[in-house]
Amino acid sequence: MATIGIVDTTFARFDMGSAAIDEVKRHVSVKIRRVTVPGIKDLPVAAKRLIEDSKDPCDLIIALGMPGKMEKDKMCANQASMGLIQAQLMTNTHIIEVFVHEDEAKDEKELAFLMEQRSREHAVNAVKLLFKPESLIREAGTGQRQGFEDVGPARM
Ligand code: RDL
Ligand code: RDL
Ligand code: RDL
Repeated sequence: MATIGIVDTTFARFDMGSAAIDEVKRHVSVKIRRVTVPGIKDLPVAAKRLIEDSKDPCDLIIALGMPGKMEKDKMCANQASMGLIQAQLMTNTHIIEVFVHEDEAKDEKELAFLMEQRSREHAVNAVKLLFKPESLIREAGTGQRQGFEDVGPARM
């Protein structure tokens, strides 16, 4: 049985990890391992450790977090993202990065909606990458987005 790792943060203002786990379980029967860390800069090593675990290595990781509104938070997000990419290249394993910037939403209600919806939609992407990669090929170039509406393909 495949194992999917979930890494999320206490900094986020919505329980993104639980939303991702619930969504994965609606689609496939897999083993789930979850680690929660304080903030997004702590995600890369948590993800790498789950991938490299000798007893129960994860086949794919979903990393979820919320960069805050401040300029320093955006810097932090860029660093976290670089770390997640580095961990992917070091381990040859996908880490699906689910970041919702706090200022993408106009109010708290929309923020909660976006954080849940993006977590769920990227959980579906993770399942497709692992079990149905051909279904992503069928979606190539279709302007998919996670959370808000898809934008669709450009038309001539
Ligand atoms: O290693 C401990 C912290 O440095 C780490 O958890 C950081 O990711 C915490 N953090 C910041 O220090 C910051 O300035 C976070 C943010 N901004 C942020 O916007 N989102 C986070 N963490 O999840
Ligand atoms: O790992 C899952 C996603 O984080 C990853 O697919 C990103 O490349 C998705 N993405 C963004 O998160 C973003 O803020 C993309 C863009 N912007 C973008 O401009 N173009 C993309 N992806 O192809
Ligand atoms: O067109 C509006 C948004 O799609 C655009 O602003 C994206 O960059 C927003 N976004 C992020 O900022 C991000 O960190 C997205 C993702 N991650 C993502 O994973 N999927 C998105 N947008 O559709």
